[in-house]
Amino acid sequence: MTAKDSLDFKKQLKEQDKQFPMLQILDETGKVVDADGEKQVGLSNDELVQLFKNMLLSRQIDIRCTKLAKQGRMGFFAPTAGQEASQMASAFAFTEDDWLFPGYRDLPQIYSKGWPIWKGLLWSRGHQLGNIYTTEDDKPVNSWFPQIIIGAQFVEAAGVALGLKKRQKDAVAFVYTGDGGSSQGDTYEGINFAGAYKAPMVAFIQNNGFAISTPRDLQTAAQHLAAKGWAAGAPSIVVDGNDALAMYLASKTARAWAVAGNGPVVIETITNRLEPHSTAGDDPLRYRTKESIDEWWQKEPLIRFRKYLTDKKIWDEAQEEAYIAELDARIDADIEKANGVEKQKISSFLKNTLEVPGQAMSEQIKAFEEAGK
Ligand SMILES: Cc1ncc(C[n+]2csc(CCOP(=O)(O)OP(=O)(O)O)c2C)c(N)n1
Repeated sequence: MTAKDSLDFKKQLKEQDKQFPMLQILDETGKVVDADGEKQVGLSNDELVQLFKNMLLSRQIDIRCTKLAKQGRMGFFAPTAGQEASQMASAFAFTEDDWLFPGYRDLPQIYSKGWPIWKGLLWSRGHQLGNIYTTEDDKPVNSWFPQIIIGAQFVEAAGVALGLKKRQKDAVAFVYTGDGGSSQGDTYEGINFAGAYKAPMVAFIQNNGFAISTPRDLQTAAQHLAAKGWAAGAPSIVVDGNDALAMYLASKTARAWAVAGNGPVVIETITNRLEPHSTAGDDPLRYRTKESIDEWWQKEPLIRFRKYLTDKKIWDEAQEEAYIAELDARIDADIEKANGVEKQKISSFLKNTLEVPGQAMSEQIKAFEEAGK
């Protein structure tokens, strides 16, 4: 390489941009644009329908939790509408032995591993029982808690991935953050560590356009968030995060690569947050236009996947109506269950914090217990 080529910075930036074509199998209208990709997906009709049901579950929980929040009956809630393919179709590619590391917006992926909705409701209210990751019949759910500290879950995931490798488990750690999270040091440190130790980790950067009010373009000058994985030697790709088939195929392929001992993969998903950052009072119209929100609603993932399944004649309107009624009844029962759980005492919260409490905490526990709190 000559000095002329090496020092052509403009050319280098152009070349970088070309390295990350977006993987898409289903376009916005539900038309297959990559027939070979569709073949590689390899899901049976029943599995395709199950995946759509998982996406509907996520949407329905989102609708109900937003209502609960407006009634003051929810704790912290980060809406997920628009991200159903990015979240549920990726999670669909992992096994129950794989370890999930969610961010605060990624509760749907934990539900897809069998975590009951009522526990998620308690988590949102800060109740300690909402931090117990087991199924209704007490089987372990391999998930960490939804991380609030942005990026921290990447360091945890890298550590667990290394542990899985050392124990020769047929399992990976899969971890999620957002476009904002991709600027956090921990995110890169986790990917880099997994790369250096060839630890089986699949990292998702859900580029949903905004980090609260900070738009993607102000987040970083990097042309693609996936490029951050390259610095760690990880295969890194950009996927249409609103296309369930592309998300599933990319995740399945990344999992196979990681579990075979090749190290981590980074997947940037192009999606959009259609609702406020959280239900705590964020008003998106202060930092984005109504037109841009409307535009993304046209591209949301349920529309195109529904069309695909309907064209295949394996899903119809009546089935969807019945399934949503079923989901609503299930969510009603879970809301009842969460409401019926005994109010959290300060003493029980403290008792649950450390396995062996120190002197100061022991004194606090005693004092609160004596006060009946
Ligand atoms: C280390 C850290 N810094 C700042 C915050 C405050 N904070 C909460 S959410 C958020 C934006 C994150 O945006 P992004 O990663 O794009 O995820 P999204 O909310 O869009 O899913 C920030 C800055 C935090 N939780 N943790």
